[in-house]
Amino acid sequence: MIVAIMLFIIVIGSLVFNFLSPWWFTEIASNWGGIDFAVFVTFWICGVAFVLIGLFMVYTTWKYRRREGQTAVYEPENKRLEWILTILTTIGVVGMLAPGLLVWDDYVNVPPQAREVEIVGQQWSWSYRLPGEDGILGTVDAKLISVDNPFGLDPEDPDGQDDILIEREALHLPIDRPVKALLRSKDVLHDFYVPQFRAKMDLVPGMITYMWFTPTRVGTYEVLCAELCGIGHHTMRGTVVVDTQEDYDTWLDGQQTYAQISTRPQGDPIAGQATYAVCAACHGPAGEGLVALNAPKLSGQDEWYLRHQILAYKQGLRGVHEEDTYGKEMAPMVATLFDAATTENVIAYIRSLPDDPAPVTIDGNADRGANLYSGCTVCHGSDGGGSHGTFAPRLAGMTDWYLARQLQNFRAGIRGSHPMDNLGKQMGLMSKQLGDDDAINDVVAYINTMSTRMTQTAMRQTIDDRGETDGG
Ligand code: HEC
Ligand code: HEC
Ligand SMILES: [Cu+2]
Repeated sequence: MIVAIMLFIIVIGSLVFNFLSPWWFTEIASNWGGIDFAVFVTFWICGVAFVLIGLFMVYTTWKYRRREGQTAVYEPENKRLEWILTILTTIGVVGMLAPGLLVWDDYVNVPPQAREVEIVGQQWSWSYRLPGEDGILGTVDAKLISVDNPFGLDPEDPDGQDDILIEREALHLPIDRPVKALLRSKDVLHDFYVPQFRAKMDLVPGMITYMWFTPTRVGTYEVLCAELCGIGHHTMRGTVVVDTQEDYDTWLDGQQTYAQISTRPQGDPIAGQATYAVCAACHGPAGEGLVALNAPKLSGQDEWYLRHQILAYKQGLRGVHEEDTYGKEMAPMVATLFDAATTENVIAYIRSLPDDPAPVTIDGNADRGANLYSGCTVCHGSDGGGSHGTFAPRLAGMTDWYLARQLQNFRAGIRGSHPMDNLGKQMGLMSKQLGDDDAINDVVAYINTMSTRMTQTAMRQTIDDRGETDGG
C-alpha cells in the first residue's frame, strides 16, 4: 500500500515539476527550431510512457498486494501481449529517432552561402578569427603558436594577412546570415555552446570540426563550454553579439587584422615616463603601489595583463559597479591614455620600473592557504607568477591588501559581473571557492610566502648565471 502511494506521488510530482519548473528552454535565436521540435517529441513520448508505466505499477502493486491464501500464477509466454508491446515500443522509438535524423541531415549540410568564422578554444577562453576582405582564412599551424602569434598563423601566407583576430573579446555576427563555424582547440576537448542558438559542437585537438547556424534575433548571448570532463570548463565563458548589418559593419571596421596586430608599435619607455606622472600620484613613483590611495603595485606585472586591464576600464567592463569605490577612482584615469601608442608607452615605462616585492601586510594561516591555493595553480601557476596562456595575472610579490580586496570584490560580484567581462566572470566563479574572509586572508598569506620563494629562485638564478660565466 505504502509503495503504491509512493509511486503515485513520484508520477504526479514529476508531472507537476515538469509543468511548473522555472528551468526551461531559453528563447531561441537561431534557425534550429527543428532541434527544439525533436527534443519536444522525445519529451512527450518519454513522458507519456513514464506516466503510463508508473500508473500501471501503482495499479499492480495495489491490486496484487499480498493477501492471505492468494498465490501467484506463473505465465512465461503471452504472444498477444508481446506483439502489442513490441509494436508500441517500435512506434515510440521511431517517433523519437526520425525527427532527430531529419534535423541532423540539415545540421551537417552547410548552405553554400554560409560565411566562415573560426572559433578557437583553449583552457579557459574563446577566441575567433574572421577571413578578411579576401574571404579566405590563412593557414595556421599549432607549431607557430606563441605569445605574439596566439592563433599560430603562418606569417608567409598572404591569405592570412587580412584575417581579423578577436582574442578573448566578444564575437559579433550579423543577423539572418548563415555562419559556418570552424572549431579548433589548442589543448584539450572543449564544446562550443550558445544555448539560444541550440547548436553545439565539440572542439577536438588535432582536427577541425564544424557546425552551422543562422542567428535570427539581435542580442547579446553567453557562450558556454559544454565539456564536462576536465577542470574549469564551466568557467570558460564568452560572448556572442548578434547585430543588425549596420551595427555589424561598424564593429567590423574597428577590428584589427593579423597584419595590423603583428606590426603593433613597440612601446617607448622614455615617451611613457611623462604619461606615467599622472599614474604616479596614486600608484607611486616606482609603481610600487600606495596603500593610502588604495592603488596597487603595477611594477613587475606582465604587460599583457596591464594592457587588458586598461582596456577593461576603457570599455566600461571594470570600475563601473556602484559599490566599486576604488575601481571608480581608477576608471576615469584611462582617459589620459588616448591612443594605442600612449598606452603602449606607459606600459613600457611601467615594465622598466624596479620590481621589488611589496611589503607583507596580511595576516593569515599560510598552511591552510596552501590547501586553498591548490585550485588556483592551473591558472596562476604554482609560483603565483601568472600565465599568459590562461590570462591569469601574477599574484606573488604584488600588493597583498589589494589581492585580498580583489578576491572580496570578485566574490561579491563587484568585479567581474559585467556580462561582457568574460575573464572577470571566470575569476568570479573561482573566488566562490573561498568561503569567507578568513579563507581569503589565508590564501593571500600563502601567496606572500611565494614572493620570498620567487626572490630566492631569482637570486639563485643570478648566482647560477654568474657561476656559469665565472666557470667560462
Ligand atoms: C586617482 C588615483 C589613480 C590614478 C591617477 C591611477 N590609478 Fe590605476 N588604480 C587606482 C586604484 C584605486 C586601483 C585599484 C582599483 C580596484 O581596487 O579595483 C587601480 C588599478 C589599476 C590597474 C589594475 C591593476 C591590477 O592588478 O588589477 C591598472 C593596470 C592601473 N590602475 C593602471 C593605471 C595607469 C596606467 C594609470 C595612469 C594612466 C593609473 N592607473 C592612474 C588608482 C589610480
Ligand atoms: C580558471 C582560471 C583561474 C583560476 C583557477 C583562478 N584564477 Fe584568479 N584570475 C584569473 C583571471 C583570468 C584573472 C584576471 C581577471 C581579469 O582579467 O579581470 C584572475 C585574477 C585574479 C586576481 C586579481 C589580481 C589583480 O591583479 O587584479 C586575484 C587576486 C586572483 N585571481 C586570485 C586567485 C585565487 C586566490 C585563486 C584560487 C582560489 C584563483 N585566482 C583561481 C583566472 C583564474
Ligand atoms: Cu572547455
